[in-house]
Amino acid sequence: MFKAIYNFFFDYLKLFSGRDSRILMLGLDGAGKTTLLYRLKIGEEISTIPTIGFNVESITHKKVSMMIWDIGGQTKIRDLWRHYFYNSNGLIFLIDSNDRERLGEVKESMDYLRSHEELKKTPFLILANKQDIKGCLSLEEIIEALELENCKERKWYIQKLCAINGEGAYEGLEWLSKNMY
Ligand code: G3D
Ligand code: MG
Repeated sequence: MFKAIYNFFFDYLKLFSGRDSRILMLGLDGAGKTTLLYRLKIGEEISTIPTIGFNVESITHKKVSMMIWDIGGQTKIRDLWRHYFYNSNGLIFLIDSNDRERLGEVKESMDYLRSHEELKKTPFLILANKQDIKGCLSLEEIIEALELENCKERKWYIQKLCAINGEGAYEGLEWLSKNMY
């Protein structure tokens, strides 16, 4: 089932773009990025590129490359991130919906990404992860906290996710496949 989602995603991207695609997957540490990758059965293909200050994980499959790293906090290494932003066709932003305390840090990271020249036209798929946890943030709360209503500069979409069982992954990836430029 998850293998199917994964293949669907990559085939779809290839079909649509007919060229190499570059996807970024970002989120604070603990948001669930690694869990999602393993759930999509792409965990075993991950290679880590050690970089001064942060580790970038990368997977490449069917001409689609995905770069994954923890964003947030350390503002002094932000200058390094921009090298990976260049030429991105789509961005996946994972949020831990159960972490209300770090919502401010999530907002700060989101604002940083939104303001970045290299990502000006990049569609954002926002995955509100850990929706299985009772009392977690709703989509409405996240939209309000991140001020997404005023996000008119690009295409964006928010989707509920439970990375542990993969629920919501298909819908999110389908949107991204169709909305990459
Ligand atoms: P990261 O790669 O973004 O840093 P991880 O995040 O994938 O390492 O996940 C961090 C923790 O969140 C892990 O728990 C993981 O099991 C948990 N997690 C990820 N997705 C979900 C989800 O959808 N629901 C719930 N309830 N937990 C989730 P541990 O305990 O290993 O730190
Ligand atoms: Mg991880």
